[in-house]
Amino acid sequence: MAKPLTILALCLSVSAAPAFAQNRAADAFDRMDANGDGSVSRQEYLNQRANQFSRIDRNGDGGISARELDRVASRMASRAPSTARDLNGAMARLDTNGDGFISRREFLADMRMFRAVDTDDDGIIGPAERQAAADRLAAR
Ligand SMILES: [Ca+2]
Ligand SMILES: [Ca+2]
Ligand SMILES: [Ca+2]
Repeated sequence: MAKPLTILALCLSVSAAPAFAQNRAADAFDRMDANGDGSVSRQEYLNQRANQFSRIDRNGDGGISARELDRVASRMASRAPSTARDLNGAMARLDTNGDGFISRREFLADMRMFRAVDTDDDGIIGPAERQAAADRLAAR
């Protein structure tokens, strides 16, 4: 992104934070919607989660340690405080066998966010559900 645009985005985020959050949510959905049909399937969501896992697992040992999680959370703190807060609770929530690491399997088992958005529970986040989620995000 060109610099003037970045600065503009920062200015806008101060005066129009909800709209900014809404755009970010829309971006996130666009990235997940790999085949571009306007909906996010369970599989597309899982693919996105798998990518996310690889990014967080910096040393590539197949597990997310508290330290790796902290690093991501502190990087997100200014940009996406709600995501950072979510990450802080992730170890307690996702490490289901309690070994101090979040394995890929444990990470992918977390469908909480998908279920929260897929309100009619058909396994697909359609355009209306996606809009509703963006609105909710903007309102909080
Ligand atoms: Ca690791
Ligand atoms: Ca574990
Ligand atoms: Ca749905």
